[in-house]
Amino acid sequence: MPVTHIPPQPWTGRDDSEDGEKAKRLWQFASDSGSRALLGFASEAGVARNKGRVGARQGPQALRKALAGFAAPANAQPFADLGDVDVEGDDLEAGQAMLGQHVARALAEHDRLIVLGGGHETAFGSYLGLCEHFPDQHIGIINLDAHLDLRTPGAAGPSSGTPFNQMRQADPDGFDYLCLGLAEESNTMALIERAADWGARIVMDHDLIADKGAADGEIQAIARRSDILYLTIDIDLLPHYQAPGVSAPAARGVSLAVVEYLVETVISAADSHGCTLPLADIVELSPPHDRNGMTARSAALLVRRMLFG
Ligand SMILES: [Mn+2]
Repeated sequence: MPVTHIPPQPWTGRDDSEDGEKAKRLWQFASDSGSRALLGFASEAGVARNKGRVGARQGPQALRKALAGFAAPANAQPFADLGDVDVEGDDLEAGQAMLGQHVARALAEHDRLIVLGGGHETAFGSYLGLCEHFPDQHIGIINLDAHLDLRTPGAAGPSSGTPFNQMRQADPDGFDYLCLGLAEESNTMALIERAADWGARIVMDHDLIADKGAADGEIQAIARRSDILYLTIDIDLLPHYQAPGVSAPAARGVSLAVVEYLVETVISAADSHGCTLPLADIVELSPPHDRNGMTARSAALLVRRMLFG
């Protein structure tokens, strides 16, 4: 079977129980239920089609391992691990369809689902499930990414470079897309113009580096006009020294502290404008290209915020 669901595996980690009840780490909160949930999408099919460095299929396991060892925050609650949708070889479309089914099912059970990618092809599977569970809702898409990922699917079909183009095709009138952290040199003029034609909003990496609050107004505005927010984080937005283990490392990048601030701003904007953040994903971790587990730690730190924020 090229696309399968792998059940959740037991979490393990460092045990500091000699320090008492408050000495818990995240692995001790992994469960089969909870208001928040994690689901893996073990796929590198989109990265391969996009001619990138493969390895993202190992992302979900590396992310769980990095998460497991973090100290639990004061408000930690048990969270559900829903296992992985695993995509072997080039079976991208079937993988996205199965991810969509699992996402829709999970959204019926949990207040917030975080999908652990996988290449950025994860996003289109996430979106399928979101639309299935929330039909007729205005979805605000917030992408933290160095790239627009608005390319037209070419001869090889959809890839990790096309998910937001596919979302626009699926719902041209409802498409509401905010991209934060874009690197000018990593996006062709054709894509920048397409984004403008499609009403996308962009905040460049340079602007966020100069002022971490540069996107505050755009984040508040999309939260105000949306019923639900969908946050997708491509960790190739981070500088290469904080995220070497991605398909396309960034020479400049937006630093982790700023990206943490953006995630917090999205969570609090949803709260203050009466919309929700039921779905987020984090993509492009490629463990074979990581150094000392640094990229996995950077990504897991963002997952921890979304899990308990
Ligand atoms: Mn991307």
